[in-house]
Amino acid sequence: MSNKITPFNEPIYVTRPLMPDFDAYTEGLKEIWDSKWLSNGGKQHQILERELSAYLKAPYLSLFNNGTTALTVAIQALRLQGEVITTPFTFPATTHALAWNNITPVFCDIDKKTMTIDPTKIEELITSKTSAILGVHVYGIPCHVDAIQEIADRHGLRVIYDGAHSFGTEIDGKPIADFGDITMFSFHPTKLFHTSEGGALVCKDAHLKERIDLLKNFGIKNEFEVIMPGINGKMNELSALMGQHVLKIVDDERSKRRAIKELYAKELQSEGGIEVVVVADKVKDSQQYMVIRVEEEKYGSSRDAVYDSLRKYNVHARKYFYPLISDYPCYKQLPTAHNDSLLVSKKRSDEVLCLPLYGELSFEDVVMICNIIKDKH
Ligand code: T4K
Repeated sequence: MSNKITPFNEPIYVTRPLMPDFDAYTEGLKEIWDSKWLSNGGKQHQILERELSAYLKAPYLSLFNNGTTALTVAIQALRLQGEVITTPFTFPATTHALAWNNITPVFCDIDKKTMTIDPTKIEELITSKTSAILGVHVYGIPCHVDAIQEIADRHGLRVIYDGAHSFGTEIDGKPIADFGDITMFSFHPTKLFHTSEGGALVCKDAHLKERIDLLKNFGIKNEFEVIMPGINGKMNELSALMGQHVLKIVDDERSKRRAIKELYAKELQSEGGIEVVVVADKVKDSQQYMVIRVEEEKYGSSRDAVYDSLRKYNVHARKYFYPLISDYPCYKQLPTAHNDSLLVSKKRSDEVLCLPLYGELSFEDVVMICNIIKDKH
């Protein structure tokens, strides 16, 4: 390793949350304090729901306390049952939301390029028990939404998207939540837009939103009527306030991240065996992750070796998403969990690495991280 490269004094994490102006936040906090109204659809919740509906061009949006509860409720809201076809190349929450609804996850392989569910392999997995397709816009890369919808329509299936990574993603100028019956967003601190913890569901009509809103509040219709077995999925006022302040600066953060990703791409472009993952031209990138693929044969070293050498220099890249969900002890006995039907997922899961990406990351640090990757020999 070259002498010029020295370990970072402070850890460089895969991401850091966007922190709004402290004084502005505490000013809003004072108002919440004085109101003594902390949850259950208060003023801040109402403001943020309106603001996000406008920002995401999504008229039927419901806030949640996190993305996982939101996805679990989405499945309830559509009354899904039996089997749901999904991808193993994702965060555990996607599959767990099915398991918590007593639904059998059916794993479908992913597309080589987009790393999202491969529509050409969905139909062979449909049985009389299939009720829906649950796609993941992984890293904010959109699923093959038209092909998926066409299959769903032909077989009478519902479509849910886990859009945890796709805040602000658009396809040909159309907001990502326009596709499918329901889209889930995560507002965890590791996400571009966050509410410290939080999430949202976006659906297509007022009736479904009403059902979602009932389900996230115990099924309470009014003081004396509970009309369905709901859960507590409500976002609190402090989180909703955080969201309002983060929303003011999210576009600026997105541009900073775009510039950082361009620099990574430039620095790594001539490094054989390192492919920078990009979205298609027609897609507006959420700028959620900076993903590379390490092709061991061309690069001469494995993804795990890159991860380890970065770690030696105090750079905490992450192997999102390794291992595959289908390899977890709780799912590996499922009939569709076999690696021989999930070959692309397995390959990509062994190749991908998320490099640090957040607006405050300096260009100098990006160059240094790239030098660590380039200086393997
Ligand atoms: N579907 C998909 C496809 C998802 O990726 C996720 C979540 C969900 C569903 C579920 O949505 P939520 O229910 O979470 O809303 C993190 C996040 O916890 C998780 O939200 C996210 N996906 C996943 C991809 O990443 P970990 O286990 O990697 O988190 P952790 O604690 O190791 O954090 C990563 C790095 O972020 C740290 O090394 C430092 C930095 N960090 C983290 C936190 C929490 C901060 O700087 N500040 C912080 O407050 O899962």
